[in-house]
Amino acid sequence: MKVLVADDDPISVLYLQDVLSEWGYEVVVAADGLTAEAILREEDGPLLAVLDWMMPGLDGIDVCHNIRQAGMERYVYMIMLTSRTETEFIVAAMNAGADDYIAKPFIAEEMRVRVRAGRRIVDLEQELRRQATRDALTGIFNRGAILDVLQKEIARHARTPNFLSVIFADLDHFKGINDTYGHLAGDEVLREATRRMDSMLRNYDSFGRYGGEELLAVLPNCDPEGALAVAERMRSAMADTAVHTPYGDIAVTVSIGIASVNTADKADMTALLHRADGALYAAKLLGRNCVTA
Ligand code: GH3
Ligand code: MG
Ligand code: MG
Ligand code: MG
Repeated sequence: MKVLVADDDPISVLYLQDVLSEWGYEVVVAADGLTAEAILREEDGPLLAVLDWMMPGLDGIDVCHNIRQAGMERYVYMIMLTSRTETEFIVAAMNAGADDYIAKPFIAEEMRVRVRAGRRIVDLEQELRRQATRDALTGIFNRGAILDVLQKEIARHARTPNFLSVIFADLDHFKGINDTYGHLAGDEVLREATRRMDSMLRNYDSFGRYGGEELLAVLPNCDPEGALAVAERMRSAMADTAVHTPYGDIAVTVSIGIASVNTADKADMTALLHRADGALYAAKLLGRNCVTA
């Protein structure tokens, strides 16, 4: 786990770096408040921070305050490092958004247990987030989370001429699989289907369970031809090999609808999904096990 150490005193930084890395943390260093805030705001920034109160530019209090105001998605646990331990200073630090404080000069063992307490909070927060955004059966995003991703991708690329594509996939005659092999077999098939289709996506694509056996992939920076190629690979990943389950080998195919928008053209999420859904419906009408745009 990454920890940010923000302190303008190089000796203090060296010591913190030393003890924290000895305890297995990856240490990121900032020598002033502005740099500290920028690092904490990075997309993959640290979840734990030890902030010196007195720093040039922004002080530790300012950093705490700004990070709490930033409305970031993840929670950053912040420990204030201060030589001022009178109650009013502690209250000010915690009011600014600090989670804890340590008196300077600190004792290594105390730093260790306080950082560990912070880590427990961060771990819990991440587990909660995982549970709130992931589908329990398949492990991919749930409906709310994948729609959130789509909405953010649309907003992120607004005004830049760039394609965004969505892929709607629905397993064919899935009800029949449940009826023939049972619901537990159906669950296995759904799990394996999402795994196979997910493996056809790029790193920065997202995949979610829109409804029962209806899956939605969001592909940023992907034009219609690219989406067609990915969808075709998803389709054949299902059609080419039956799913091996404890209840027998079960052949299952998937129908796919795709839609793309140029994000410079004020993309509307509902309209985009509607088009993909219409294409999926057309794929079903065409006899299933095919891709339609
Ligand atoms: P079509 O080819 O037209 O899509 O036919 P279908 O049978 O797949 O479509 P329909 O929407 O009628 O049936 C979907 C079925 O998926 C019904 C529902 O019981 C089943 N299903 C939805 N979620 C789950 C699940 O989590 N596990 C299992 N085993 N079945 C599920
Ligand atoms: Mg200082
Ligand atoms: Mg179906
Ligand atoms: Mg369906």
